[in-house]
Amino acid sequence: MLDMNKPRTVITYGTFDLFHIGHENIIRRAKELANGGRLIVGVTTEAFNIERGKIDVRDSFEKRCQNVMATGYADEVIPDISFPQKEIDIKTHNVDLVVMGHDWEGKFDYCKEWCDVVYLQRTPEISTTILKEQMREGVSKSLNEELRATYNPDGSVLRKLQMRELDILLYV
Ligand code: C2G
Repeated sequence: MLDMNKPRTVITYGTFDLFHIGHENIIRRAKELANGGRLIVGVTTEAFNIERGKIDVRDSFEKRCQNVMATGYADEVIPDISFPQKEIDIKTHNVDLVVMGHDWEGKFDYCKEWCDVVYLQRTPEISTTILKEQMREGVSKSLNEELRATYNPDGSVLRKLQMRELDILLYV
């Protein structure tokens, strides 16, 4: 059972790509659960990402580690290289508690053999996937606008023809 007052060693894992508020929140909450004790953050290596099929990770391992350290909540960052590694981490660092977001619900339960495990609610409406989509949309929108302004601005012959065709289509 969790002793709410005792300082303890907490560990959490993640990719932390395109670092966002959801990442910062879980790291901060994990540090709070350490009760003045240590927080270790495992950051996935590029090899582990590829092995897990995460082939679209934008930030390098170094950058993702720096972002985690920059929160000021992590006492140590370690490479997260595999799933079986968790047992070794817990034992070598005398970990009392594993903290993960609820998208991992149940998946770290095997660690309960060695320490406590909690799953926290994810921060809503933010994820690396959403950020990547926004980046893609942003690029295609600005590229579209640039191409239109250069080759087909409002008032050009082509644009007037297109607008006339649109009228005809709407009529049909
Ligand atoms: N997270 C969150 N809220 C969000 C997004 C993420 O609380 N809106 C949490 C996740 O639940 C996870 C942590 O932030 O606990 C890191 O998320 P990811 O970077 O997506 O890491 P992931 O690839 O899920 O972790 O050993 C495997 C790793 O743990 C993989």
